[in-house]
Formats: sequence, structure tokens, C-alpha cells
Amino acid sequence: MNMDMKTIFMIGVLFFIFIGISSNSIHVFGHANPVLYNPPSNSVFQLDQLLPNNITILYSERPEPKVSYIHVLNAQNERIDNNDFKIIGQDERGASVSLDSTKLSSGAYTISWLVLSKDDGHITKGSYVFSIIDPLLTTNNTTTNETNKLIKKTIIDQVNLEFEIIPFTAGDINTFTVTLKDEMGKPIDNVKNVIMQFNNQEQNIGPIIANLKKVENGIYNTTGAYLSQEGQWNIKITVQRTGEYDLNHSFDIAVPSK
Ligand SMILES: [Cu+2]
Repeated sequence: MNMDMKTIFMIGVLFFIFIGISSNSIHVFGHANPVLYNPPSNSVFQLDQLLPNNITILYSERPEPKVSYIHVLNAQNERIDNNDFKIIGQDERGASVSLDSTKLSSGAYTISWLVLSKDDGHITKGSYVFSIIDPLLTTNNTTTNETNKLIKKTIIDQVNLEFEIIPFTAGDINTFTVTLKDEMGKPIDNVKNVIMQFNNQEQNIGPIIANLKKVENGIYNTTGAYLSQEGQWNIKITVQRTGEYDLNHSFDIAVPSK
């Protein structure tokens, strides 16, 4: 009998620990986070083909429309949406704005959103990009100027990190490469993920999040119009490793226009 009481008590304790952990993680992973973007992040449209009419974002929680917004900006930081933010979907987790089609031309576009969650009262924000290319212009410009690039180097926790942007101009579709080597120049092979976060404080853009793809051991890259406007950008690189702490480094860079 005594033993049974103990067992029941232990089960009770474990139950409350479990409830505690799960409600905690619900909170950590809660907030209104985007689960679907339309058009998708990093989409590339051709000027002579069908262009998007509106922007739709589905969130994990319901946005409060009095506070929440979606702003769509061109490379000159001018709004190109019709300022008609509305909640959509049966469960009220979607939001959309329509675009002023007369303002769409070739270039990079930034979608900056902010949500006050009706469900937990927290504010989240972020940005993502899409671009429109003029096929006539791009065929003339395919000879990428090799001198037009940025290379940054740093050493963190005995790892040599090299960061390269080609071409180094705003409003372009740039390639971002992160190279990771040890002190002996050997590629780092315990990398799980390489993530970049772009922020442009002046224009209230960000964070724009990009997950890099592995090219080979120690080399990771991604391509996109993440540097959607000229000016001062902060690019944070996070390298997640197995069995070791994450490597973190931020670069503050002034990005020139085309
Ligand atoms: Cu929250």
C-alpha cells in the first residue's frame, strides 16, 4: 500500500513536470509565426509573364488587424501595396494586401510584416523578398563582373569563416557563400546548418532569414535578392555544429546600388 502511494505520487509529479514542459514549449514555439507565404519567399517573376496581384501570409496564430500590417516595398523603399490589409481564411490566421500593378517593374521587392497575435498578445515581425526580372535586360548582363564582389573574413572559436557576396549590389539576385575551415585550412565537417539573418534598421527591414545549402564540406551558399535595397545592412551568420556550440558573427556592410 505504501509502495502504491509512492508510485501514484511519482506519476502525479511526472505528469505535472510533463504539463510544465509542454506548456512551456508551446509558448516558446508559439507567437504568430508565418507558416506560408504567397508568393513564396525568394520567388523570381519575369516581367513579360504573370505577376502577383496580392501578397498572402498564413500565420500560426490570428493577427489583430488594428495593429498588424503587411507592407510591400520596391528597391527605392516606396510602398507598392494598396494599403488594404485584411484578414482572410475561416480560422482568421491569414492576412493579405493587394499590389498596385502599375508600380511593378524589374527589381527586388521587400515584404515587411508585423503581427500582434490575438491568441497570445505577442508581437512578431519579419521580412522576405521576391524579385521581377526583365529577360531582355538580364541576357545582356549575364557576364557577371568578377571584380564586383565582397569578401569578409573572421576567426571565431578557431574557425576561419569567409563570407562572399557576388555581385555586391543591392536589388540584384546575389550569391552568398560561407566557407568554414579549421586552423590548418581543412574544411569543417561537423556543420549541421548555416543560417543568415538580414536586417536593415534604417528601412525597418528584417529579419529576412535564409538557410544555406551545403555545396561540399565547409562550403555553404544561397542565392536570392535578400539585399533588396541599398544602404546599411547587418548580416548575422549562425553556424550550428554537432557536438559544439554555435558559431555566431555579424557583419555590418554598406551595400551599393546597381
Ligand atoms: Cu507568444
